[in-house]
Amino acid sequence: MSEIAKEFGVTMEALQEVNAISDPARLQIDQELVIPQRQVAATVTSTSVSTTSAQVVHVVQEGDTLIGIAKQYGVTVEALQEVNAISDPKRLQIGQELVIPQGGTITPTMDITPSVQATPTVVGALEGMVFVRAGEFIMGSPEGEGLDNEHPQRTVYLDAFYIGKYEVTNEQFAQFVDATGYTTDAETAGWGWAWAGEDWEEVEGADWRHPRGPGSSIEGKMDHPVVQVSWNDADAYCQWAGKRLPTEAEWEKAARGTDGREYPWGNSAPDGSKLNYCDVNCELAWKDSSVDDGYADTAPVGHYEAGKSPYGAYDMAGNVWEWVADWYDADYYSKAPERNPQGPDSGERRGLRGGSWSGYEGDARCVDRYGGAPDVRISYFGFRVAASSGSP
Ligand SMILES: [Ca+2]
Ligand SMILES: [Ca+2]
Repeated sequence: MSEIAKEFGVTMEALQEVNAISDPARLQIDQELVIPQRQVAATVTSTSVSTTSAQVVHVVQEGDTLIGIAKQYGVTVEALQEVNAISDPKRLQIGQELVIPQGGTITPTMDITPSVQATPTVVGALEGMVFVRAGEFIMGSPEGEGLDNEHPQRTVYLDAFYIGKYEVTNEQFAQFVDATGYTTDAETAGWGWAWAGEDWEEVEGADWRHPRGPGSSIEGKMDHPVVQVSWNDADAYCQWAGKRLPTEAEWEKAARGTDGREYPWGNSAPDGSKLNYCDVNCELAWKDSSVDDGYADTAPVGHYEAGKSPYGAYDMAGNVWEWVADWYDADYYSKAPERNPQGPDSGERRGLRGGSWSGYEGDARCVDRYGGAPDVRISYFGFRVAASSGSP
């Protein structure tokens, strides 16, 4: 069974859970195993959740070969060629997106039906996620650049993982709330931070459905990132979805790739085609009037094609700040382990990354670090999900 897990790049636990196998040593010949990795989230609580097979996409990196990619996902080179209409396997291009065909001869099916609606057993539900291969990347800012908390710059190794291609949307968060009856910190307290015309204020009645208070709504914005969610709320969503928040290191690698670039798209200055930040439409004093990104507040996720990261993740610069799993420590880069750093053991604030619609371009740099108390909620904090890879 460990061979099968390896072949398909999933964990033994996931295989066992999905197939209800208590004793992995007792596989039977011809027994059909459902491979969890290609499954769609079993969160069938809304008609808008796709119940077709999830599409996994691999963005070609420097040094990738078709054979290597095939191995990584447990599929054949022929299948990869066929699905992606590649006639010459030697001519892969960096940044090219390859659709990963479904693995092997076992047809992933929709046999997994959610048993409990409110707590779906989601295993390896990778729809809407991008893969970040294992390896080293450059973390932090070089000497003499950036802010104090971005130093020193180091080479850090991370295991492979998946991260949300998009920020979690209002529609997704609504599915979670519909299924669980979850109450956010803003709703419990009766207020959230919001821009009140002159300043940021504790606005009564501001919550994820009413980002700026009772007079506002998310109508027509179901594909925008959810806001007014605290770290606690984000963590609860992730647990429900069978995912987790990315670590701070995972977030940074997913945003900038391995080459130490300043922004997800490279080192060129931000412009209106790459991200949603405080542009000419923005109400705040520090707005950049020379840029028009089309949005005064949040933008629909995935809107800025030219701004996506080397792994194909959108809005890692701007739109909403994103909670990460780690406790925030300004000095952490100077003492974090060089392999799979998980953040300090304790703290008072949780990490936030990437800047937002209300921020200036400096916040949108991949290395910019920020933190907030776990229960703080504001109209520009959101999050995206992550998942560990079963691949070695
Ligand atoms: Ca904007
Ligand atoms: Ca963002």
